[in-house]
Amino acid sequence: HYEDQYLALMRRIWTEGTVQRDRTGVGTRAVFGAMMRFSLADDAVPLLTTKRVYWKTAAREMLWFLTGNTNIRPLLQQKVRIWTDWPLDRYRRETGSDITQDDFEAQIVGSAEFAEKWGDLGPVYGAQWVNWPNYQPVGEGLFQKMEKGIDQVSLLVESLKNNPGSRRHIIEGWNVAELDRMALPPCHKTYQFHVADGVLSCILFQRSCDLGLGFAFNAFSAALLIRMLANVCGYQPGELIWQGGDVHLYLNHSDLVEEQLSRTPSGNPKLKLLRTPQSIFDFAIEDFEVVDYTPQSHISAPVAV
Ligand code: DHF
Ligand code: TMP
Repeated sequence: HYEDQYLALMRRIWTEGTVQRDRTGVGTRAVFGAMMRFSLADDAVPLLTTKRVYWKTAAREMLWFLTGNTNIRPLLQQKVRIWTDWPLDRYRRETGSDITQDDFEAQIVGSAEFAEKWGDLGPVYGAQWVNWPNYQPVGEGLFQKMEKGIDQVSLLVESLKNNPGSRRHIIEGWNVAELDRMALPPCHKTYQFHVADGVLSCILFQRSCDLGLGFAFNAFSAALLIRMLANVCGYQPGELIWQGGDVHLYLNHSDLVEEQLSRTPSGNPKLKLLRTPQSIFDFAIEDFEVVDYTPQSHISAPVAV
């Protein structure tokens, strides 16, 4: 089963990983360097079955990346709460307020002005993917920021269609000049695509991976991105090759780890794309369907902020 790779990596990290003091102060067990391969042929999708994964949340996040938006407001308007903790943390620190998550989210949704001031994550994924800052020379050693940045996603679609043999099919999130303005520097930072005999594959390099929480979303999202691209480019989906740098389990995830390692993967969910839109930017949540997904119960775990 495709998920055996995941459980084996989880077991290895939990038993053999080095204990790390990490940025969040929670502490992790970690290994450096890991790879998993997932076939996407015949609608296969790397969705974990040993716990329920809210794949629509991950899909909504991916669609939000593609809009270029970096504010949590459109996510909250769809009841997607996975990014709230970081703006909330900043709000509490900068105002000294002890506002609850519910009240903070209500304010973001209720007031566009409040959302603009407190809901933005800085130039994270979406901003770099479709609007990487571009500069034009305007004189001796002088450059001016152009109104429109570089749309890596549109360029990728063009290059996949028109130059399939290229070895430069890349979406990069790691904009060194802007890292300090991001709420979190990108974790899933580099996507490289490859076309072979009309089959589209992708290597995702993830520099830092919360294997208990984030990974489930990252694997599904990457598969969805490949499927959307294959769809609009007229290719068959091939493989998602996932590569991790620092792959870790937070020390406060022991209940999740032990429960999940006691379970056995079951079933082979399928991801269906119900429509081929004109453009990669025209997909909507209704265009995605997951069938044959009968996961075991959800396991909640605290997220390290
Ligand atoms: N920080 C850390 N420490 N781990 C992460 O996985 C992470 N992920 C981020 C931002 N910062 C992070 C963005 N993605 C959840 C899932 C993905 C995600 C952030 C949070 C999460 O809380 N998942 C829960 C609840 C899912 C839901 O509410 O729908 C889960 O059980 O999967
Ligand atoms: P870091 O920036 O100090 O590496 O912390 C980021 C944490 O968030 C780390 O535990 C990895 C995790 N993470 C994921 O696993 N996937 C994601 O998509 C995101 C945004 C974060």
